[in-house]
Amino acid sequence: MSVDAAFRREFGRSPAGTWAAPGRVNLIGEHTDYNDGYVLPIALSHHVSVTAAPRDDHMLRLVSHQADGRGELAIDDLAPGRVTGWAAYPAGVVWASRQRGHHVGGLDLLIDGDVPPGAGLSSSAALECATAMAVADLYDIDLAGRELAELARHAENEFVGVPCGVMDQAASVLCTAGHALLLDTRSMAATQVPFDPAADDLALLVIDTRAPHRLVDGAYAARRRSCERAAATLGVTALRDIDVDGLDAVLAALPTEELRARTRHVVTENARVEHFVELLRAGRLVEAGPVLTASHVSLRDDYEVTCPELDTAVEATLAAGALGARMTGGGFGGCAIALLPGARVRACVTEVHQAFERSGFAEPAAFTATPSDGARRVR
Ligand code: GAF
Repeated sequence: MSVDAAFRREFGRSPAGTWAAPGRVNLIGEHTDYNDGYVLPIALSHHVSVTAAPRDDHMLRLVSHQADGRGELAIDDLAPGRVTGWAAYPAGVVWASRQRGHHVGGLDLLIDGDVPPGAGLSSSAALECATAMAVADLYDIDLAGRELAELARHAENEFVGVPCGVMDQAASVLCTAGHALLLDTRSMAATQVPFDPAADDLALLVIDTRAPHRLVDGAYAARRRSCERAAATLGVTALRDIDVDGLDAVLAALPTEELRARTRHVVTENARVEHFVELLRAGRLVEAGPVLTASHVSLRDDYEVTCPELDTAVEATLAAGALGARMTGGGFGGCAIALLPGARVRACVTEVHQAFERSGFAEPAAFTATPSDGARRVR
C-alpha cells in the first residue's frame, strides 16, 4: 500500500507531504558532544519518515507503523513529562516549536521507517528531525539546518527528558552523501569531509549487537555530570578546553581516579577525531583503523560505556581482519562499527555470529553503511 493510501486509511483524508530523516553512525568522537568537542558522524540510508497534514483544531493525532501504536494529544496540554514512549518525540517537537514562539496548530502524522529502534542508530533523533521539518514546512516556519537540529535537541532534552548532546540531530539534518560530518559542537561549525571507503576497497560494517540500549538510563547523565565536575574543578568551561599535550599534569589536579579516567577519555577522543580527519583528508583511510580501536579501548576502560556484546563484536571483527573497530553512539548496548577490506565482510560477519553464539548472546544483525544525505522532503 502506498504511503498516501496508508495515511488516508488512518486519517480519512490526503496527506500534504512526506519528510524523511536518516539514522546515523558516528565514525569517531564519542561522548564529546556535551563537552563542546568534535564528532564525526555519517548519515545512514535508513530513514524515519513522517507523512503529515495540518489540522484546523489543536489536536495532534499520531500513528506509528514502526512502533505499532497511535496517540491523540491536545497540543495546548503538551508539557514536559506528560507524554511517554515514542509519541514524546514528535509531541516534543511541536511543544519546542511553540516554546520558541512559532505558531503551530494541529497535525495528523503517520510515522514509518527502517531505522531499527533501540539500536543506538538515532531512530529518535530521526523521528524528531523528520517531524520538525514537516512542522516547519506546513506552518511556514523559517527553520532549517543547525537551527532545526537545535530545536529537535531542545525537544529531546526538555520534553522527553534525555540529556543528550546535539550530535544525533545534527547528523540527521546536516550530513551529505559521500561525506562524514565534522562538527565542532561548540561553534557548531560543520565541515563535510569526503568519506568513501569503497574507493580504497574498504567497507564500514555496522553490527547491531541487539543488546538493549537505553539512553534514558542514569548512566549517560552520570557521565555527563562527571565531565561537568571535572571541568569545574579544572577551571575550564568544558573538557574541550583541555589540551592533550600535558594531559597527565592536568589529570593530577582531579580528586578521583573516576574523574581522571572520564577526562582522559574526552580529551584523547577529541585528539583522535582530529587525527582521523587528517588521515581521511590525506587519503590515508587504510591507516585509520587503529584510531578507531583506540577509541573503543578508551570507551571501554576509561569511560566504561561498553558492554560484553560490544567488546565481543569489536574483538571478533579485529580477529577476522578488520583494520579497526569500535562501539558507536551512547554505548551500554547498541551498535559497533568496523572498518575492513570489502573482501572480508562475509568472513567477519560469520566470525561475529560465532563469537556471539559461543558467548550465549542474542543473534546480532549486520549491514554495511553508505554515507547518505540528511533530512529532506521526499513528496
Ligand atoms: C548519544 C547522544 F544522544 C549523543 O548526543 C552523544 O552524546 C552520544 O550518545 C555519545 O557520543 O547518541
